[in-house]
Amino acid sequence: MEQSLVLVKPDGVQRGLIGEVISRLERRGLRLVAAKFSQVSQELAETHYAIHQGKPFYEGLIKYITSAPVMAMVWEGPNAVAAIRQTMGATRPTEAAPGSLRHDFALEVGRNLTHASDTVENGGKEVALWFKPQELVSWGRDADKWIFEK
Ligand code: IDP
Ligand code: MG
Repeated sequence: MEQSLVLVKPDGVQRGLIGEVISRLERRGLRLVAAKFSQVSQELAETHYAIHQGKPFYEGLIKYITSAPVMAMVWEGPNAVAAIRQTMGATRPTEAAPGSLRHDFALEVGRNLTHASDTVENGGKEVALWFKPQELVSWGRDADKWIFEK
């Protein structure tokens, strides 16, 4: 089953939007696999955002993600990566589709509330970076057969 890391970043936590993010992913039909509320270390932040190293916004991004606790989660489902990115909306809130989280709750790219894995491959890598295998819960819901075709 396709999996994505989802972070409610410090601005989302401070603004009381953890529940809003979870609620939108739940009602989309995605299945929660793991969750932990934690303060991100400098080391984890740098590994997670290694791809952005050297970009003009990199230092600010590391400062932002380590500034206060985040809610880290793993969600799964068919097409989970694309579906979650769509629910989050485009990186720049003013380009995010109406109805998406970033459209509905954000104004600036540097305070855009959430992180979600951008490819299936990165989903696997990010889940392994943020969670130990034993922290992932493999389970089924009675409603799965009404949400997942197979
Ligand atoms: P994503 O979070 O939608 O995958 P990425 O391009 O991977 O977007 O960038 C990672 C994060 O870096 C963004 O979510 C945003 O918080 C921050 N970021 C990206 N571009 C800028 C920028 O131009 N200025 C400030 N922050 C940025
Ligand atoms: Mg990204």
